[in-house]
Amino acid sequence: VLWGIHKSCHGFFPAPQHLHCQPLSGAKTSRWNDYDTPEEFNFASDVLDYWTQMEKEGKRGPNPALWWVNDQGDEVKWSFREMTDLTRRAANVFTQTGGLRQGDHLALILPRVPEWWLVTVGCIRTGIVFMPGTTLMKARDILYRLQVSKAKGIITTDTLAPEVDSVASECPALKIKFLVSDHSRKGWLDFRSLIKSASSDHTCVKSKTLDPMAIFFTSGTAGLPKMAKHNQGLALRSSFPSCRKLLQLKTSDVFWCLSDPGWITATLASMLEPWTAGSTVFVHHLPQFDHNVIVQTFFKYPITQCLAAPSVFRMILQQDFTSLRFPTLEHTCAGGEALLPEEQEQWRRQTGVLLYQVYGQSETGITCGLLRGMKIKPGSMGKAIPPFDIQIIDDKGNVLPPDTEGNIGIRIKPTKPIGLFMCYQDDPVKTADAECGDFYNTGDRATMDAEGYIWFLGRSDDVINASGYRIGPTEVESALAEHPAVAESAVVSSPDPIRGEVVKAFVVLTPQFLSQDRDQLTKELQEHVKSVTAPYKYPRKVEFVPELPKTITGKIKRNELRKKEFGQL
Ligand code: BCO
Repeated sequence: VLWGIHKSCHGFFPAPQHLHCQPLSGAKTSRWNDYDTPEEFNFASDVLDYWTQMEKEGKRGPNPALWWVNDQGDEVKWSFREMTDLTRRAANVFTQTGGLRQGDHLALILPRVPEWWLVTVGCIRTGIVFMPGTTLMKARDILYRLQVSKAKGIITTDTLAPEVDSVASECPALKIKFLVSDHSRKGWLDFRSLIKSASSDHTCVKSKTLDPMAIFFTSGTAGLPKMAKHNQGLALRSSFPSCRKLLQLKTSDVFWCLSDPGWITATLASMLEPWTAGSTVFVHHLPQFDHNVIVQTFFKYPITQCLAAPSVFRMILQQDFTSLRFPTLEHTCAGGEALLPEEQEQWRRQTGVLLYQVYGQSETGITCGLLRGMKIKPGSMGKAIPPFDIQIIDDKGNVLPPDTEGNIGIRIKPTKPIGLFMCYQDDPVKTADAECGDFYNTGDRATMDAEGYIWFLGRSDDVINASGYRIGPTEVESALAEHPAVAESAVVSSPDPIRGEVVKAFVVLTPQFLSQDRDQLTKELQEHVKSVTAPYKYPRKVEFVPELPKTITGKIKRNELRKKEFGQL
């Protein structure tokens, strides 16, 4: 049970020690303009502590900053004042007990537990670079991340601790392991006890806006996931007036983002966006997706706004609920994959609430969107949100005329906008490859009309977007290659009515497996992939073929297979 004996955790921690609030320099979270780059910025001191101060002065209502619930009736409600106190303790745990320093990398692999918010803000206070990852990862995924990032620390739960221990000896940079659990484990520091005993006297690092803040792993066509590194500007951008127009959050809003904490969407929409506005972040622990729990939660709690992947809305709409008229819900947003116009309309009909679309990537954060109240053009994901200047470009970086298909480009010259990733960590070649003339090339295809509305069309490469997950084909192919039945495979995207796209594997069998039952083999291969890598990547479709289409140089023509799946050949 989370928090062990602490059933209702509001105020369970010792009363906040003297807060030692740093001067807020007369701060108002809206003091920056869309194109400002202040020398220094830190989300913890400039935003979170600002709202703490507002609470102390009685200038913010009684809503908690964080409202966490689970299915067992446990509940955590922390005010901004408590968040300041607890995240200062977390900062001290990392630096004083853990020996971590500004610029060190910390792998953060936690489910939706309240500590996730303490860790992220604790890192921001110290300048430690946090690297979120989904708890669906297996040992090999974790090994890769720890090795490639040279992470000095990791924080996870007792479910994943054994997986970490099984690979830790191969990670020479890893010095410290924190466990979030009610039980102790040899070789791991107990984060929950440390937080309780730590001092809340901490001075936030004076971070530069361009100092690194977080790394998000993101899949590409070839090889293993890349590390998209973001600076404090990712958080600063949430304060820009144009970004505030997207959701128009108020301090009285209760905002629920359903994304797994491993993705950038959660950092943005379960932390930066709502807290910049002084709103309540609502979290349901939700260990596994369950549409019934989601619908019940909308009825039970005063949630006013919500952001989730289109698949979530689609899966709810496909059930036969007697009513979807949620009492407090005012505004909903979908992001992470394409949303169909008929889904937008169906959601509006059944809930009475409009469903807006946003678009972004791990490299970019939220890039464009339908701002709240803006005219909806069905199927469009809205307009560019300044300071991003989005254009549809060709492969040389030339801007294309309206209504012409091309790549979504974000202008980076002469000035790279605040909020765009810094680089792929330790990979100047891939970083340079993503540049195209004056633009960062997202690799996503779209059209833009004369009014600046953008329509998503798909990927320009082999990356698969299944229910909002970005999946690299080689990650699945290398998992399949480990099974003795697989001589070779090609993994591509395939259309699906619920998930938009799913992973499909074309498999050439080794001779000794040719006579085996194909249904049985399909299940075996699926279970195999689920067991060696994060299960969301497993091929939901498998087709056995005698050979794969190849170029004259022997390269597999994934493009051809994908086009066949989408009926384009
Ligand atoms: O289909 P199966 O049942 O055979 O297997 C599923 C799950 O059951 C299984 N699984 C999930 N959680 C597990 C687990 N197994 C063990 N332990 C767990 N804790 O894994 C298989 C794959 O799961 P899934 O997540 O694809 O499917 P599921 O559970 O039906 O969930 C549906 C969605 C819609 C909730 C899920 O696909 C989802 O969360 N999608 C959104 C992803 C997302 O947030 N993307 C945003 C990326 S960041 C971005 O786009 C930038 C935007 C600014």
